[in-house]
Amino acid sequence: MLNPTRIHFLLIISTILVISLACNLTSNLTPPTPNYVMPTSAEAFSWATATISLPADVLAVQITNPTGGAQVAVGKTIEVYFQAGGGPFVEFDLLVDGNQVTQIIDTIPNTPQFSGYMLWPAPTEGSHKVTVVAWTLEKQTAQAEIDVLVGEGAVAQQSTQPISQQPTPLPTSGSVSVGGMQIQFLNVADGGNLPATMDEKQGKPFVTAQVEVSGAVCVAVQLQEDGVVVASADNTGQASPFQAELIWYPRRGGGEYVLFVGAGDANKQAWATSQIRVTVTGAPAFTPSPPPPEQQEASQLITQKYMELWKLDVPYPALRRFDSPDPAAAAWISAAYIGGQFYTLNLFDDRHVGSSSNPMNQPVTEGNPTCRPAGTYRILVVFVDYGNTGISRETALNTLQTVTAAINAQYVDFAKQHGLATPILQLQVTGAYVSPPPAPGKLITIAQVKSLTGYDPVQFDLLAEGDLDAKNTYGGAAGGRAMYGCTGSGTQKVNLWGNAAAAYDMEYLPGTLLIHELDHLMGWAHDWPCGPEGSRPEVCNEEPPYLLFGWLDTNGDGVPEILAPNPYMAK
Ligand SMILES: [Ca+2]
Repeated sequence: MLNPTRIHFLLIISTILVISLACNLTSNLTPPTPNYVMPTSAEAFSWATATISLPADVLAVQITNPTGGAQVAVGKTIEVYFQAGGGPFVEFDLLVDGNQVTQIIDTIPNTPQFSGYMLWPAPTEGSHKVTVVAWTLEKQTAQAEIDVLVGEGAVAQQSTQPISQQPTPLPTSGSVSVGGMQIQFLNVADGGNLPATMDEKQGKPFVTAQVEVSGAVCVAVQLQEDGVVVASADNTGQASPFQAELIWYPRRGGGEYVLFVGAGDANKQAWATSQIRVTVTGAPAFTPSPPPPEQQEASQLITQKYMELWKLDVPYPALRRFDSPDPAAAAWISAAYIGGQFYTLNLFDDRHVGSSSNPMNQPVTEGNPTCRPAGTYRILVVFVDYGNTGISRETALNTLQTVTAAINAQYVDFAKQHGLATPILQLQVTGAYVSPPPAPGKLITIAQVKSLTGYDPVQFDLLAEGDLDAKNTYGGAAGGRAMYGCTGSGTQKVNLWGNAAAAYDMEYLPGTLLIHELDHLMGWAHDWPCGPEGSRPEVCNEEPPYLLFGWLDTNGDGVPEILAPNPYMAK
């Protein structure tokens, strides 16, 4: 049995990491998206349509699906369909139990009626109040509210309308400016071309739209493709003018699109939108997407792909569904640790496949080595104290040992629960402490570690640096980083880095290094579902992604794949 005290402790680590950790994975798994935010909390969909039953001249909004009192399934994204009359409108908000879940920023001129849907991701069990608020150009509001029961075993009474079958908005071009705010596309004009670039990891082309908001400080900008929100950027620095690069994966590949950008200020006093027609060039047109593959079909396609790309026989792949509120990110994800190589395949819902292959626990001349998520790792953790946090040497080293013991105990518990004589993974952690920093703002070097701690990093598999620095001089906005993995011949530079900016952060720093960032070095990406069933698509700080790490048995012989001589193969 798991020790409840210990699990509670790890849960605390998890919660704080999710909130505070700006993680930066330096790896070829990172998509080429330096300066944009894909819709997450701001996910929303909208489109204009002719079938609205509300009158055009009376302000009203109505939730059409789900219906009041409906029962829906736990954890499955719900589309909240609504329609409104009495516009034109500038914003629609979706609230659950009074808390905003998402919104649509929208101003389409001369459209007093509007219908669309917004996504409610991962509804939790229980009864919830679902509210849609419509804001008009004149800052008047109307709202509609229903009760929805989210229950285990209930089936969502909805079906997703495939993007290809949704009505497209009016093919008009034009712009709206309210309260002095303006918005414009910088790298394309109405009727112009946007060149696409191939993203090898995602297996599909992307386009960058450069947008500028001027005249007033906007909260964020939002890009819609044919009425579907596809990218957004937050103006966290409150810049004016604010420029954003919005990276967008055109859903139909090359061809003509209506692009819409919208922005608004914090007080709903200033708004700007612009809608243009563009042609995406340099990419083939996709055929309309069929529904997402079911597990059996996904498994067959993944098995084929392992063979096609790498001549690997993987009839029983480790495979988990990643249900994203962003349909372009939803995928079946598979990972395989075979011989000296680590492989991943992402089968996206439009049947495009993204792939990666990296050497594992061996010297590399290029690419990123991956650490096999099994065995014993000797890790030297060097705390570099900038002397401004109030964290003592003793506290840092003691906390490191306490957290290490909890992590190892969790892996021992997993082994016991699965009938294994020994744990799959164990960490042998040595702590060291350096103060003042030998070169502030830079990672510690091997020579410095040797001279200042007496330890030789080459005798360890991994070197982790934990900065104790209120100013986070090295990392800036990042809270942790995974640099590169295991070369099998000792460590030659810092592999894992994290920072504690205050005494309060100290108890989370070892978890940042030894769970979150170490999991990255072992292949984990943020879209990997974690935990026992692999069902939770959140950051894996509580438990490793057992299935995709190969810690579970996929071929029915009772042996976890990571320990099997012929992993993922027929018995
Ligand atoms: Ca097996």
